[in-house]
Amino acid sequence: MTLSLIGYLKFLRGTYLRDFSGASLTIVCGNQSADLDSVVSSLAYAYLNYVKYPQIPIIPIINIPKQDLKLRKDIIYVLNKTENIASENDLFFIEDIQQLKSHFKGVNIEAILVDHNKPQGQANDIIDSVIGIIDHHEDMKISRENIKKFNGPDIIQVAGSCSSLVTNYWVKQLGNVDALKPISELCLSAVLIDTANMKFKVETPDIEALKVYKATLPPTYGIEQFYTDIKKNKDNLDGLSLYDIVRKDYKEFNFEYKSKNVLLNVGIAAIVKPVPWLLTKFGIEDFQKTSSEFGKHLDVFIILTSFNNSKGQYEREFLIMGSKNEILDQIQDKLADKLELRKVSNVVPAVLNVRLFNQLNTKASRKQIAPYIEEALCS
Ligand SMILES: [Mn+2]
Repeated sequence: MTLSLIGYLKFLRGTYLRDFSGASLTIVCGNQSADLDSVVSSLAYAYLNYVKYPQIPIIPIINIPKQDLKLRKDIIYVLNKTENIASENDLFFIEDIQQLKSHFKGVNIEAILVDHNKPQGQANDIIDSVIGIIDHHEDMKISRENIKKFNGPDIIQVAGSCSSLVTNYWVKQLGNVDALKPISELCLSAVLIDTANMKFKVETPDIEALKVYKATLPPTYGIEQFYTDIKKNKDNLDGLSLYDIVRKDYKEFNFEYKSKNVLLNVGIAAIVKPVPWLLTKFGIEDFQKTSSEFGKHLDVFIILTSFNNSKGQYEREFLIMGSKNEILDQIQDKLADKLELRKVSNVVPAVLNVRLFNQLNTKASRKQIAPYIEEALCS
């Protein structure tokens, strides 16, 4: 009998952790935005590892607190539809691994990082050694010493979706596509969202992975419909406060400013609706309150929006705010050409003290923009 993903997760929480007495616990961890790609990549990695090496189970970690999963309606929809995972209690979140670490005193937490290549957020305090990386972001060049020692994957490659790299890695390890079958619909969800149904940012690894999914799904499977349904859930912000919308897909970075001695805190939120939509829905006062609450501990706060306009064309906006104009000027100057920024006036009231631009280079997402900002600040 083939083990299901939910079966594997229940085994981890049950027998495996109950009887655990080892010196090290292995986790696979996605990035702190915990988007569909990160969640799928870590679940798929852990599951396929178990197929190949059942003697060394790996715990897939979602790099956010459990209560924040409810903001991600696309993930909830996909896990429920494809794997019958209907309760967040079946999954492992950042607090689970914190608890395990204090419960098994002295245990070494070894981590495979997927969809990022340097420990992020609270995971940074928990992980003792990185023993593998599969990612499609810029290389942050952490030490590879333990990866070599453990013979773990060290893959950083351009791909629309990190999940494609995970799939291709395991197909190679396993020598065939059969083991993918129970999770191929789950994996498919990530590449569809990351490439807008294979129309955008598609790279060779994505095409390769899609072949695997098609080979393991029924021939009549409706890919188009699946994509439409996930997208509908992803874009559904009903019932969420502005604060929730901002933190739903959010990453924080520490960038050096001019010298190694000064570190700036830069927060970047990605939102699926345009700024005017947010202002109309929540009002200027809420926008002001939320952004100052969010920006409290930040030097720079950036909101990146991406959406289809009323004509169905894909658009992006770039909004930047912060208390130090010199820093904002520097970022704006250095990014203006790369992102093809066009200042928008008369949309955002002056009282909000933000700079809003249309970003005509719609290909650049946070993955590209964060390194641009880092570069802009250090020069
Ligand atoms: Mn990704």
